[in-house]
Amino acid sequence: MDKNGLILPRDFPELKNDNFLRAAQGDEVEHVPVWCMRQAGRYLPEFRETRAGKDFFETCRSPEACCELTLQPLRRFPFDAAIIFSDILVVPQAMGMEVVMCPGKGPTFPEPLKDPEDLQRLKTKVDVSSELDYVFKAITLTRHKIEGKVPLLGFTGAPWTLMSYMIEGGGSTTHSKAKRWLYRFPDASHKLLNQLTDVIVDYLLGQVKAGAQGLQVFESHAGCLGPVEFKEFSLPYLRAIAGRVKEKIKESGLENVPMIVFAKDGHYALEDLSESGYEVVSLDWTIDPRSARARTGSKVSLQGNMDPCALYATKENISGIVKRMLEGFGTRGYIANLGHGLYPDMDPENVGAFVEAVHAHSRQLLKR
Ligand code: 1CP
Repeated sequence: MDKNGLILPRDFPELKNDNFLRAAQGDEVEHVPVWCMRQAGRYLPEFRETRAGKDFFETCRSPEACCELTLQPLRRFPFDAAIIFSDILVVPQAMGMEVVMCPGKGPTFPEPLKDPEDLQRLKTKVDVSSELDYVFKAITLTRHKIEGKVPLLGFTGAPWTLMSYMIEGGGSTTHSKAKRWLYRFPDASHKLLNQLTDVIVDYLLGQVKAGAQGLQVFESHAGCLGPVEFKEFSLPYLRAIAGRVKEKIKESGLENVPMIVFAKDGHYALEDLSESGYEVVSLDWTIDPRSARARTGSKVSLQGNMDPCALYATKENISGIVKRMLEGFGTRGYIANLGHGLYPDMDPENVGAFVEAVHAHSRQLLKR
């Protein structure tokens, strides 16, 4: 803290458990590290209590609340990484779009983009350091409060996923409004994807400057694209983000941080993803661990990929499923996770059983 009471991004407590960072680099580990997407989420009663009666995005704008929500799962389970509580939709907000959280419906854009003329509504220059300052403050505060227990991850939505929300106006099963743009307005689509990429690069760099020790890029809507559209409208931007963020980290004299790409249902693009400049490729549950290894070689580390619904199984069965998954991926260059986020009705005890099974089985395998 400086003399004005500001929490500054320096003099952070020393990192005690670096298994996540070592696995991301393909180095030896003591046990396979594990964390869960949506580990800060509604399956935890303490999360529901902290969030109760408060607007979702107001919570996102409170560094103290984000810090508390990020730390809650770590008090229960020996996770090997934390992910900052926030949302991918803070980026469209920073670009000038309104996004509200409708209880029971999810995030909603009251005025989504309809046609290319609507791009004029977006800010041409986004001052990321002031618009998203609240996220940076949350990261810095959490880095201090986490006391070096585990690394803290930052994140962003990828350009195509954010574009689809900005056009659909919320969640969608077909993404047909957003895909209409790709087929009807390819130039305007690239213009929007480029604008998003520029903001995302500054946003991720800001997160690293604030103290993020790893970054995950969520291309949650990769599955609604085919391989041809993915190569044109997603992959080049994913690559640009990794390349430009790494370059800027270097220019700023900062230490490199591992970057993870998660293209949900993007198994058709696994080879390309493994050569897109990220240290880690995160997988959903539709990919078999051994075939994922065969298709990516030893170039990248892998993360994932237990079906979140396997957490509805008994603890004994969870343990068996985890063992098989670990045998499939191996213990080197591997970070255990689910294939997507935890659901609100999941039993925290079974989340604990998942974490414990990863640690116990991987220690056994490493002894051999
Ligand atoms: O009341 C609540 O708290 C609402 C539920 C919720 C939560 C817990 C939302 C609304 N966002 C979040 C937090 C969140 N979102 C995190 C925090 C950290 C953690 O994982 O523990 C992260 C990383 C995200 C990222 C995010 N938001 C993604 C990418 C991951 C994914 O799920 O594929 C996406 C697609 C969103 C959009 C979003 N935000 C919230 C919801 C319900 C949705 C999905 C909307 C939809 O498509 O229907």
